[in-house]
Amino acid sequence: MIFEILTTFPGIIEAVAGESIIRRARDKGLVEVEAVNLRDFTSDKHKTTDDSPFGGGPGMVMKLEPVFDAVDTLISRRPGKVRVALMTPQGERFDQAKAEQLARENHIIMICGRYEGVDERIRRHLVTDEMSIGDYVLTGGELAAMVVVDAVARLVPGVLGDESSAESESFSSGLLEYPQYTRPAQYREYSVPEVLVSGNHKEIEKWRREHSLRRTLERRPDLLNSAPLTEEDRRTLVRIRKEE
Ligand code: 6GU
Repeated sequence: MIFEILTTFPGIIEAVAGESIIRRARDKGLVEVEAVNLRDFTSDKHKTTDDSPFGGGPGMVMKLEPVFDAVDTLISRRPGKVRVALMTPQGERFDQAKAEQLARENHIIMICGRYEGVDERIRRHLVTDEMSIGDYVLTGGELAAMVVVDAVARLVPGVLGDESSAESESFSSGLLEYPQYTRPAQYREYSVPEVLVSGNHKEIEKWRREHSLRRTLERRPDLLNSAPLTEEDRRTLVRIRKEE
């Protein structure tokens, strides 16, 4: 899985991709994360990547030639299927389903917008996906790109040590994760739920499912509309709702 990230701030990309699980995945050759400096694709003395908008008005717009030239170069270096994503707060909201879709790709180029926007011809004629990570405004697309890289890379087989952990967690089941505990079973006056230390695996599974449902109902009831629920889950939810 190859991520190439077009940016005027390659240091942000390197700082994030040089740590922890993404670093290990890179070292193992499972993912490639390359920051590509947009200034390397400029031809003027000042390596200009932005300019004032036609028609006037405040702010600067990301110029199109360096972006087109960079993307053309990257595509010709690695022929084959490619997604070209523009990171922008105007994009489609990134979520776990999108992460799963992107994890099936081999080559993703990400363009980090800076300034007040990018020349519209980049969106119209170069980009296959426009992505936002949420309803707030960042100073640039770099951190958003790394959020996407992180969420997608951890779905690539072998990136997480334990293959089951990507499956049982929040969102892939459509529910929030159940509460977790580890040793010691008693700390100050805080103890671990009895059932979890009972060794009764069937009861533990039941407890976990119920607490996933409780947590989802409390914090993200919207998720219950699309989560796959069994008849027993529905009975559990009815029971929990009666508790109030
Ligand atoms: Cl992708 N870019 C910027 N600048 N702000 C954002 C974003 C992206 N996603 C959420 N806010």
